[in-house]
Amino acid sequence: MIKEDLAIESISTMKETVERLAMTMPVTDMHTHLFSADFGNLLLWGIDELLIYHYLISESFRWSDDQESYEAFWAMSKREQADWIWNKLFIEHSPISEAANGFITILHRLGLDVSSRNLNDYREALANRTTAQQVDEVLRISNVKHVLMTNDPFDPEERDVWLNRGGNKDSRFWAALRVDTLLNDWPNAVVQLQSLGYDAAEQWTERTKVEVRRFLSEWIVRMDALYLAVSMPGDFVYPAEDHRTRMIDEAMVPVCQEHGIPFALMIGVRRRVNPELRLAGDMSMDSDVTAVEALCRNYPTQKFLITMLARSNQHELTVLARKFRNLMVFGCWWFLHIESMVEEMTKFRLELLGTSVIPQHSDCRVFEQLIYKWEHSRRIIGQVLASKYERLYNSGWKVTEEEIKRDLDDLFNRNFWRFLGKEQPQ
Ligand code: RAT
Ligand code: ZN
Repeated sequence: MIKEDLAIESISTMKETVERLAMTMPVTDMHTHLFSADFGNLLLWGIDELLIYHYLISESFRWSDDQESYEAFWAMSKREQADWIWNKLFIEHSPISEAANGFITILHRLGLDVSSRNLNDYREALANRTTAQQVDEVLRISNVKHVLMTNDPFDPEERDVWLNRGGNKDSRFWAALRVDTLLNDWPNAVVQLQSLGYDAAEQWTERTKVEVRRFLSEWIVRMDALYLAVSMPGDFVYPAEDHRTRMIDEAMVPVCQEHGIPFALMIGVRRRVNPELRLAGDMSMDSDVTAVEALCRNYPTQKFLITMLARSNQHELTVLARKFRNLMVFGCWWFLHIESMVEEMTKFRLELLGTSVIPQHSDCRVFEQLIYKWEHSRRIIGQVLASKYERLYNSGWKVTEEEIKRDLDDLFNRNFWRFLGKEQPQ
C-alpha cells in the first residue's frame, strides 16, 4: 500500500507531473552522430550546418524544378546551400515538416527572434560562441546527460583523434564502434584493414577471422565502446550462407561476448535510391524480423539492441521483444522520428512491453538538433505515459511522483544502462 499522502490525487495533477518530468528529466541519447569537442571539425553545429541537414536537403528538392540541378546544389558553398534551403522551406513555404519545424524549435529555444525570419541575424547571434560553450548550452537546454557517438575507425579524420590526439576526454560522451564496412562492404574493409596493419584477406580464412577479431577488440578497448553498431539493408537475412553470417557468428558476436557489450543492429535501409541526393538519397524498406529472432535465439546470453526503419516491422519487432529478454527495442528511427509515428510506436510499445523499452534516440548529426528532437519526443512520450496512468487511475490505482520518476528514468536512462550491465554514470 502506498502512503496515502504521496499518491497523486487528481488526474490533472498527475498529467502535469508527468509532463513536467518528461520534459525535464536528464536523458541518455543512445544513438547519435554527434561528437565531443575533442573531435574538432567532426562536431557539427550552428545555423548553416542545421539548414543543410540531409533531412532538409531532400525536402527542399521537392520544391526545385528541372532547371535546378543536383550538381549545382553540391557545387555551392555551405552558406549558399543553407540560403537556398532557407528560401525553399521557410520563406517560400511554411516549415511544417518535422525537420523544418525542428529548426524553428531550435531558434526559439536558443532565444532567437523566430518572427524576424532574418537568417543573418541568427548566424550572427551564434558567431561569437565557442564550440565548447555551444555544447554546454545545448546539453543544458535539451537536458541530455549522456551522448553516444557513432565511431568509425575507418574514417581517417576520426581515427587520427583516437590514435594521436587522446580520443574522447569529455565524460558526457560515449563511444559506439560502428562496423558497417566490415558487414556491408567487405572488399573495401579488407583494403582498410590491411592498410592499418591487419593481416586480412578477402577470403574468409582462419587468419582473417583472427585479425578481424583483433581489430574489433583493439578498437573496443581504445574507444571504451559501449556497444557494436551497424545499420543493415532490409534484405538482411540471418542465418545464411554468406559473409554477413560468418562475420557475425565468427567475429562480431564472439568479440561482443568477450567484452560483455551489446550488438546494435539498425535494420531496413536501402542506401542511395537516388544517388544524386547523396546522404539524403537513402530510403527505408521492409525487413525480415526472423533474422533478429534467430540471433536472439542462437545467442541467449548476447544482448541485441534493435531498431527497424519500416513502419510495417514495428509491431512484430515489439512482439518479439516479449519473447527474448536479450532483445532491447530502441528509438523511432529516421523517417519514423516524426510526431505521428513516435506517438503510434510509443503507444503500442508501452502496451506490449510496459516500460521495458528505450522509446527514443535522437540520431542527431548537428549539435543543436538535440534541442528539438528531444523536446518533441519528450512531449509525446509524456502524453502517452500519462494516458496509461489515467486508465489505471480510473480503476483506483494511483501513482506517486517517485513512481513516475522511476518509470521515466527507466525509459530515458536506466533501461539502456541496465541492458549494458553498467551502473548509470553520474
Ligand atoms: O538518421 C540518419 O541521419 C541516417 O542518415 C543514418 O545515419 C542512420 O541513422 C544510420 O545510423 O545509419
Ligand atoms: Zn544513425
